[in-house]
Amino acid sequence: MPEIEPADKSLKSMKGRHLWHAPLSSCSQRVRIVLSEMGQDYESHLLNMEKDEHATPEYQAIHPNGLVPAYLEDGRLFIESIEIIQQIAGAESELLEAADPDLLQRADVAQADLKLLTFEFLFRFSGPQPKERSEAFQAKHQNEVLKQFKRDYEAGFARERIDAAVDRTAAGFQHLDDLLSDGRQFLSGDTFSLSDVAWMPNFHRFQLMNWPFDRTPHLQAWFERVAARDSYRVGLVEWQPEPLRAAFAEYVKKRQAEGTDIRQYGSLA
Ligand SMILES: N[C@@H](CCC(=O)N[C@@H](CS)C(=O)NCC(=O)O)C(=O)O
Repeated sequence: MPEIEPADKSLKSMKGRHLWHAPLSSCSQRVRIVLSEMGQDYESHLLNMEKDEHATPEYQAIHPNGLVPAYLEDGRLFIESIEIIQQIAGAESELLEAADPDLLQRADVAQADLKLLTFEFLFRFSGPQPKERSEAFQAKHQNEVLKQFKRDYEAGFARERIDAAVDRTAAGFQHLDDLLSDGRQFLSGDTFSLSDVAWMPNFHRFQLMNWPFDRTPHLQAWFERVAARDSYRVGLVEWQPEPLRAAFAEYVKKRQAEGTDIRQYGSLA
């Protein structure tokens, strides 16, 4: 269900393109990349996830699940990043026509594991959250799945859950590497498409975790090609605060020194 009826009826009279997003959210990154590819301007509504701005009643009246991104086009509201990038590209575009629906679907499914592993191997750098923040989030947010995820994160994810997420992620990247091994330039063939847009943030995110991409050399070479595009800089790199990137890198080194980094889990170990 790509298009939804907004609970906040004032959205219906808003003209132009509006994006509710967060700088580091992978789902937001793919939307910003496609907006850049299409050369489309939009009004940016940034949410500060560190301040849990997605837990306010106002935002939950825009996105019923209280997640980012949400996208509005001349009063029509869309959620789900994979649906949003298709809407932005438009039915007639080469970006959409050349895309492989199976790869879009796989990117969508891969999101849950990306999220778990991001929280475990990157976001933990900041240490335990203040109790008041957790309690306020649990009280204000309506998304039970997200709330349970946050409780699990705070309690510490079970080893088996991390192992399984690593294994599914490795299988996903291996599938992409296998596709690319026939010499194609991009994930769905020789044309850059939404398949590439959908997967670019995932590669970037796991690169931050020091994922062993040398084991999937075709995928690594693909990423060098797509990362050279202006849309990658505009939609992703420029939104990444340098101090945060440095903090992630330091945390990854700490986990490596402890022997608890991502390479110690699942099939990577
Ligand atoms: N399937 C959704 C997933 C949206 C999602 O999970 N968004 C994340 C950021 S990428 C979020 O809002 N997380 C809130 C949180 O972690 O508190 C999509 O593709 O748009």
